[in-house]
Amino acid sequence: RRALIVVGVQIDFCPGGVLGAAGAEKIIPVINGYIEAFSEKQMHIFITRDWHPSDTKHFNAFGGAWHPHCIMNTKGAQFHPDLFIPRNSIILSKGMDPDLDSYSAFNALDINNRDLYSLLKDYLIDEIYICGIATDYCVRYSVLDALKFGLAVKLLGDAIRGLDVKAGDSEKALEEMIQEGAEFCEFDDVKAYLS
Ligand code: VGL
Ligand code: ZN
Repeated sequence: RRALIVVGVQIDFCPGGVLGAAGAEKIIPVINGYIEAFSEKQMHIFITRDWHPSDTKHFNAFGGAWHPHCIMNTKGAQFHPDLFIPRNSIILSKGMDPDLDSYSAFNALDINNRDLYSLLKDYLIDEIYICGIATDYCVRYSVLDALKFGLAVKLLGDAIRGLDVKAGDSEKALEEMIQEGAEFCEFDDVKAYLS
């Protein structure tokens, strides 16, 4: 059983945002296509967001690596307005603990404080299709966690963008994820798998 996981499609991670991933606006229509395809087949869709308190150790003022971004209940933390969010998709938030970075979607909780892995288990999902931002952070950590949990992972290569704090980070992350067992695929492959 399959599910779609969409990570980090938020204003601060798109061009114009505090940590805008180059080209992120280009993947939003592709992500919407995946969302539509999964939605049509009544398959589960999980949408995660980075959701920080203003005083987290994740931010450079408190010893972390990042300029303040995706602060809960602020504009920058909102989903990009072009992202299509079906009514019955499940939204999960991560990064609320002021002591942790929480890059992985498997650290995210839904409104009932349930974590992604326990929801996937409940729905008997054993294969995830993952896309979003950032290739070199949330996507990477989430994929590596999923593989550790024994899930099959399809990495949606036409629907991810990275931050590339260091040039080449996203490319390296991509190679690592594939090396560890994620399968790279694109929209036409997924259309074929789902048909
Ligand atoms: C992320 C940078 C800062 C991510 C979160 O989840 O990809 N990246 N905070
Ligand atoms: Zn963050």
